[in-house]
Amino acid sequence: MSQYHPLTPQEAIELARTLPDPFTADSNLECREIGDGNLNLVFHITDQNSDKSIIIKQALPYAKVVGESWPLSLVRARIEREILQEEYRLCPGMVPEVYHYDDDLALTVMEDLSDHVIMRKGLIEGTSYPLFAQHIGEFMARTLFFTSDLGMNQQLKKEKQGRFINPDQCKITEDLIFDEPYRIAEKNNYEASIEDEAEALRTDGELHLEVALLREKFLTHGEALLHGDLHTGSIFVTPESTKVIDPEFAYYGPMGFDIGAVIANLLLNYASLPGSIKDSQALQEREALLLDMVRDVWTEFESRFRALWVNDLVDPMAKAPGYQDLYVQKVFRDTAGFAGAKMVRRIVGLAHVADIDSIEDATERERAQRKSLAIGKALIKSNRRLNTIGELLDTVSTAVSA
Ligand code: SR1
Ligand code: MG
Repeated sequence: MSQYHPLTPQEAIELARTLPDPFTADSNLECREIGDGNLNLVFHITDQNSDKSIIIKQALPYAKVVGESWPLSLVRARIEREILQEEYRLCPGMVPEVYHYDDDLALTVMEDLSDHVIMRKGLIEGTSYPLFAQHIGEFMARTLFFTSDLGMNQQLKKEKQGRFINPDQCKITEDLIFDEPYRIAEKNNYEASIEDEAEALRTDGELHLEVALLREKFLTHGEALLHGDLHTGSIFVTPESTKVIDPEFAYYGPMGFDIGAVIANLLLNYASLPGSIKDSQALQEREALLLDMVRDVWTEFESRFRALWVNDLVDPMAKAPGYQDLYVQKVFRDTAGFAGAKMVRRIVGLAHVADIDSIEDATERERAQRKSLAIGKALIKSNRRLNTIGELLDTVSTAVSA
């Protein structure tokens, strides 16, 4: 049994040498710590004598983004590894393969995906991903359906639910998404130029009611095993391939939380576009492409989810006429509401997105922030009335033209 301590790059190399694969005795290993997220160490180990490489991801016992004053349970490493293995079983090739793990050291050794790029970076650079909606629709439909009461034995589901309880990780989400943006809070983080917007978030009773209802769903609706943090920084892509990483926020929650995360992050990129594209024709085309992606993500998810319902349902009562439509409507409305909440938190809360923050011109950046908030608030406020993805996109376009 190894005693937990954060590894040095040299120790990461020594660990890699003890593994049966992929390195050999004559491998010449180099290691770089490349973790740029908020919570973990990520070691990239490469063999200078071959093209072989691995990733070692190790959880730290605190939130790196704030420091040791914010302790976090290391159980998230075991949870992340187990859901990666589950997702690999359900969607082979869509998550990194787990090669090895050590729960005492809170680390997982996994496939290196550095032939892909982080989707957020790719989108900021203006790359197109024509297969993304199909891929992520498939990923979400299969992982959500087959871990829910619709697609798996309901007693086994309860046992699985127990293995994915992590109060520390859930509290991060509860605080940063469903609480702090709507009050004065130390961790909030926004520019002085949008103080009026922050003040409006704190005093809008209609908004608070909807956020309270979304928060209640997050706290209590254990529908399916979620990735839990499915933003475009948790997705590696090429134009041909999509791989989902970083499921350390995995837990049993409402399906719309994952789908909403994908849509929110596409819309944040959409809101950022005038800050980086000056040619109006090119801007219009890129905006249309992003909105089409939003539409396609939902429709690809929905068609696959409905097909699984027809072919792989295990719940006897779920065949009741009308139930599938009501279920899908609920997931869709949750998707809209959670997407809105995730947009708001990325503008006024602790952790931002590079799509918006990297806009150099302060006026354009402020415009993008206000636009994101307008879309986010509109989606939150309308979520319980929306029925179709067309209506969601109309809500977006009304919010940005107001
Ligand atoms: C303290 S962690 C802040 C955020 O980073 C992660 O990606 C999650 O989105 C979390 O809310
Ligand atoms: Mg992450």
